[in-house]
Parts: sequence; C-alpha cells; structure tokens
Amino acid sequence: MTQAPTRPVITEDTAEDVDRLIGAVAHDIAEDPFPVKGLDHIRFYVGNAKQSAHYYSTAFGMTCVAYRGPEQGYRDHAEYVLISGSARFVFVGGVHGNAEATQHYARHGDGIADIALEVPDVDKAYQHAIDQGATGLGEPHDVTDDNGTVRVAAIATYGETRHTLIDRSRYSGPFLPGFVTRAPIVERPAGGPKRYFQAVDHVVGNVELGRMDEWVEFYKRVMGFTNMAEFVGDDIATDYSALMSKVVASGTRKVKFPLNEPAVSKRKSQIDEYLEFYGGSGAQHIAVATNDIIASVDAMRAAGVEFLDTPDSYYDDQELRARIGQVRVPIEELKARKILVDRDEDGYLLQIFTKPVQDRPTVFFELIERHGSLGFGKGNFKALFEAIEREQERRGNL
Ligand code: TYF
Ligand code: FE
Repeated sequence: MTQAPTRPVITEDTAEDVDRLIGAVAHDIAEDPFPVKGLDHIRFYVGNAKQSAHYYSTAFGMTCVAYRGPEQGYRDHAEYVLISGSARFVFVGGVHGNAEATQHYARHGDGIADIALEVPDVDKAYQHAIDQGATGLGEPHDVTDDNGTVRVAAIATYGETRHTLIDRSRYSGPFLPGFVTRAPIVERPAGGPKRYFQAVDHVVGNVELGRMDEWVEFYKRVMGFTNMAEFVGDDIATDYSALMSKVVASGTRKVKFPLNEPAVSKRKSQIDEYLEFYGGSGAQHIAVATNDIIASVDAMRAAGVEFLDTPDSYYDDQELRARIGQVRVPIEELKARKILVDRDEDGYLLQIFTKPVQDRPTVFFELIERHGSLGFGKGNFKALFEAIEREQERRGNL
C-alpha cells in the first residue's frame, strides 16, 4: 500500500511547478485570436497604500519589490509593488483628495481597479478587443525609462474595472517605467514558510442581476476565452446559494475568471451585499495557489488573518469522507484549520476563504491547493455559502 504524502508534492518554484499549481494545460497561444501569456499584476486602489503594503507583507507574506510616488515626481499616488512567487499586487493610494485612487476609494472602498494581463502583442490584442466591441481606455503606447520599454494599452471590463494589456519583453526594471527598487518592508518570521502562495489561480467578478451571460460572452468574443465546466445554475441557485456562476478561461487555463450574479431568492444574496457595498460590479475574490495550504493558513492566522468558519459536521459527514478518499493529510488536520476539500474526476483540491479584508463586506481571498482537480470546489458550495451567509447575518445584511 502506498502512503499518502504528508508533505507538499511541489516544493520548487519552476515555471512547470507553478503551472501545475494553477491547473494550467498545454496549449499553443499563437493560435489564439487574443493571445495571453498570463496575469501580469493586480492593481488595488486603497485608502492607505502604505498600510496595505504593510498588511500584505506581514499577513500575506508578500515581499515589497518596487515603489513609485512623489519622491519620483509622481504627484498623485503612492504605489507599492508586492510579490509572492509569480503573483504581483500593486497597492495604490491617493496622495491628495483629487487623485484617481482617492475618488475610486470614496466610491468603492479598497478594491481592485485593474486585472492586468501580459500579452505578447499589445497592438494585436487591443485591435482584436476593439473590433469585438470592447471599450478602449488607452490606445497602445510605449512607456520608457533607463531599464527599457514597456508597451501598454487598456480596455474596460465590468463596473469600473479594467484590463491593462502589457508587453514587458523589452523591459528589465523592477516593475514598470518610473518605479524604483524598494527593499522588503518586514523580515519573514524565522522558521515559517518561504512564502504563503506562489501564483494567482483565479479572479472572480460579481456583476449585476441578469448580466452574467453578457460578461461570459464578452470574454469569449473579446478574449477568445472558453467556458470551463463548473457552473452554478438555477438548480443550485434556488436551493441554497442565491447566486449563479460561470467560469471563463484562457486557452492555457492560466487565466481563469469566474463570474457571479445574484440569484432571485427569499434572502438577500451575498452578491447583492457585495454590489450594494462596493457600489456596483467589481472583483469579488482572488484565489491564490499555494503548495502547502496547511503551513500558509497557520502562518496567516498567526499574523491575524480571519478565515471563514466551517462547522465540525462538515468533516464528520461519512458521505464526504467516502467521496474524498485519501488526501495528503489526515482529515483531522483539515478540520483543525477549517480547510475545505473537494474531489472530481481529475483529482482533488484543498481550499479556504478569508473574511472580507477591508471594512466594507466586499473583497476577500481564497487559498487553493490543487492536486489535479481543475475545479473550483463545487462540492463545497453549500458549506461555503452557508458560512458566508452566517457572516452576512452577523453584519445585519441578510
Ligand atoms: O471561485 C469560485 O467559484 C469558488 C466558489 O461568491 C465561490 O471559489 C463562488 C462564489 C462565491 C464565493 C466562492
Ligand atoms: Fe474561487
């Protein structure tokens, strides 16, 4: 009998390891109408970028690598670039009341303004997007400094969210032109994991009632994305979830965008709560891929990150135990940490969700450890949505 591995199967950080962590598949992007290499970065507009940079360093184990602000002659914003493996987040705060980030923050609270994609040919991608009806927010242009040239353009997506398109193949600086190298904000705690996550697995959008299919069509038409199997349809929606969800993905599956809309139900949907407090459509959660969810959750909890609770009954359910079978750790280890587990025909995944990470009940994070499964935890939707609704009730929004 072979023993289930008790340590993570992936310990290196090669491109192949990261691809496996996020469930990427072999696919030649040269054939695509809108070729995408992957996610370039996620840009957050926040109330206080200096403090966000500190939180994501201490609580999410990220490393500050670059900065741009008034000291570099940028009068409007302070921007901190943090990385964790291939994941790159930029926290942008307004330096004065009229700054774009300040205004965005007033409307939405801390939120995701830009899900930037790395593309091999910005002009081709932009032209295809415009031809397919996308709204342009910036024509292709070069941005240059001593470290080389980056070509960028931007298109609009749901709400006030955008997709910047970036070709950085001719650039060697720490992030984008104008940014300077910045030292890490804190030292990693001794003995803890080197990092808590290696990559972004998916980014979820919440859109208004009845608009989900329009946005699914948008990603198919404009970016050549295709539907992934997992979706929440009317059947699940009416029974317990109060939401509908479909997933679109790039050919390599490196970029995966689930899209949710509220479902008509007796109670206020968790998606309605988001839309009300965010002030319209926007990015709901970012799932980050880890090769050791046990170590990551332990480190993040110790640093003060709050995760959703899962009742013990979830783990004591014999049906779940039978369906899940053998995973890399005893189920008691998952129970102790409230980590969820799901299995499908391709393999299994472990996942856990944080509570919202700002004052408004809007953006949250997911940690996901994939072992073959390309799903999103469909078997956990019931337990997960019940946990989210318990929080909604505590906030008086149910
Ligand atoms: O990304 C997903 O589909 C899963 C499940 O409001 C999920 O993480 C779906 C909707 C939602 C929260 C989580
Ligand atoms: Fe998710």
